[in-house]
Amino acid sequence: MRYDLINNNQLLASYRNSVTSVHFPVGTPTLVAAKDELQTGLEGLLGRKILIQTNLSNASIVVGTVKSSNIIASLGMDQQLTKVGEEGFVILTTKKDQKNVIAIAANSDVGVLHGVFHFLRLLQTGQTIQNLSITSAPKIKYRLLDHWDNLNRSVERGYAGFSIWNWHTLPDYIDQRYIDYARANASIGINGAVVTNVNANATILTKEYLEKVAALANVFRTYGIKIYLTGRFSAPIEIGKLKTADPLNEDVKRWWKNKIDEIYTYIPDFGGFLIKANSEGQPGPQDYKRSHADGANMFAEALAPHGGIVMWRAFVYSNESPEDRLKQAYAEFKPLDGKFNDNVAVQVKNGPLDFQPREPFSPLFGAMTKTPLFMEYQLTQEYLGFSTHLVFMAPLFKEVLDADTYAKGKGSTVAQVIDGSLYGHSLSGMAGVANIGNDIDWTGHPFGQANWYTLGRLSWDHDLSSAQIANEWIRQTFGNDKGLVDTVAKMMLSSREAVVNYMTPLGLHHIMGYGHHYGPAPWFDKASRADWNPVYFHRADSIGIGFDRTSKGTNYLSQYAPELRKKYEDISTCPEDLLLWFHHVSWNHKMKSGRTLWEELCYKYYSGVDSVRRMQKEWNSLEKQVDKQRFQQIKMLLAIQEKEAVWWRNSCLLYFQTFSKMPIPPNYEKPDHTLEYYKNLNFPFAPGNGK
Ligand code: GCV
Repeated sequence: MRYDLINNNQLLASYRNSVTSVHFPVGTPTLVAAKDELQTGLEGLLGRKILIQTNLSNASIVVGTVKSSNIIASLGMDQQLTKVGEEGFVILTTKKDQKNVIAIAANSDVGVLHGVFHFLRLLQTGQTIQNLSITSAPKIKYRLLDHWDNLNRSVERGYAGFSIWNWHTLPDYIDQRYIDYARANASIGINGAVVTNVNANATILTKEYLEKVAALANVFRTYGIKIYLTGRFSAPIEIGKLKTADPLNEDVKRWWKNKIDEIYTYIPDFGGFLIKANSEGQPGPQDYKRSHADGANMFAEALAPHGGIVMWRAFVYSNESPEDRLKQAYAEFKPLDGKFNDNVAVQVKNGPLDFQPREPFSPLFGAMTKTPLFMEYQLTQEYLGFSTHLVFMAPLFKEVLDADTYAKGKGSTVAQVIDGSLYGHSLSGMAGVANIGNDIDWTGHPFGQANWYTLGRLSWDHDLSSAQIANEWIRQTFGNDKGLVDTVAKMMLSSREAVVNYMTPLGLHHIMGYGHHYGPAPWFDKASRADWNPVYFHRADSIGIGFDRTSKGTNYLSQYAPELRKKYEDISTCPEDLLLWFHHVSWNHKMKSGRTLWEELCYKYYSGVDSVRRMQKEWNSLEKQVDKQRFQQIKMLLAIQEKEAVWWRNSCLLYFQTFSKMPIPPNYEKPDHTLEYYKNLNFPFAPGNGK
């Protein structure tokens, strides 16, 4: 939404030719917002005043719905409009009175807004606007940001400042940021925001706070965004003065029904609840020997008359130390398939563990046929270097979406599960744990915005490739110069594999610092639970390294389809990028490259650092093409990333070497500190632990 003047003169002249005046119907706040956006956008991009009026019969662009605009109604676009549903849009070059016009049309005002943003994107990314014939509708219905924001404005796993929700000054003070947040989301099709942390606080459900939530909802509504809250399961006790929160207890049910009815008096289009229950100490139905389905259905019944939904999280693991934590979500939820009400979706993290640089897809995606499953990604980089590392996540998201579950035979991708098409579910959803805070650039790292952008674009259309998304984002963020676009795209598209390599190559996982997850700590073994210790996950010993999850180990593999089981069970067919996720592998094991496992581990860690150094060089080559402030900011962040990548590499290899007893090959640069030095590093104030 920078809307900088187009600097390609030829293109500018041709756009100016095609865009002279705009017919825009009067109407709802959403249409007004769309009109204002179009005006701001066009005037910025084209560098001239644009006439936008209701009764321009000879405008070069006509916008609206059949209902709001006689001109749109007269253009005979019914056939295209039937394809785009409630939120999609049509952009068409057509004839009016023998003259070419561009029509931006939709079935709803929000669809018009989405169409306007898309049209602006065409201009910002330097595409032709001749002979347009675009029909676009979202593939996924619920496209959400989940904020882990606390009421005191700390953000759990947030690395971009404090929460943007200023609960203290709400509802009377409407910060311009709320409006810009809604504009940014609408520009990429996000249509829901869960504004509170899943580690929930019941206070949000009190009258005083609901008034504040309603004020935010009023801002969002104009932009087609619904508000959702997180539900503290024990709220009936904490703020309702009941003795129990048992979901089958009639008083408890009544309490939630009344509370939910009350919410709808403040927010008539309230979206519903996201709930974390019986996980990491949060209260839930199992406290009363009830199932997750009992808990979810209690909320669902109360929400159903209002059209609200429940997103029940599958991120659960018991308080007792488990045999293999990764097996638990499946064990809990698979037996409940078919037991959830129609307005319940189970929200599943992309992988079975916890947003690691690389995980296989969660086996639940291939296991629940009767329950709509929503995808949960994490935009905030809890395990990916916080907001100081440049990591473009589209390749991570796509890797999961494109994965084949084999649930209904070959070609049953995760994307088809979550867009509802594989089993014909009408509920479908994709959420990203937000990386937004009150930092001036919203995400701490300017490239963090690319991940927010990706969530929106992929949830609208999961067929977009990572390269397409990067290309769009770069053009709108830095400009359309081909050399610049290519260089930044190279950096972005290699950045995910880089972080995998310098943190957790070959399927290693969860070897980050304890609690705050900052930096490496593969040696850590002091946590109260076995599965909070990195040593639990990498299992390095004198023989080798890795977690045996095959039939000879924990048999976690049994939760996948037979085709996948077979492939991963056999060390010779198991993809090497997940080798240590599934196997305990001897240090001398011969890898496909001809190197031993130990040599390969060294190679990967060193190549991760090399990739960051390459990114630095690439960025430095752009000094003249990027404004000074952003150039310097990103240069400094890349320097931190390089320093931390070296820290990861050195400390992990020195530590694993104590087991392998093998040398780091002599052609590699030597670690500049001892293992003891790394072990003694301490970060009492690492960010993101906000409570
Ligand atoms: C909101 C991980 C994070 C927690 C987070 C949890 C979850 O364990 O470290 O901070 O809690 O995931 O997704 O619920």
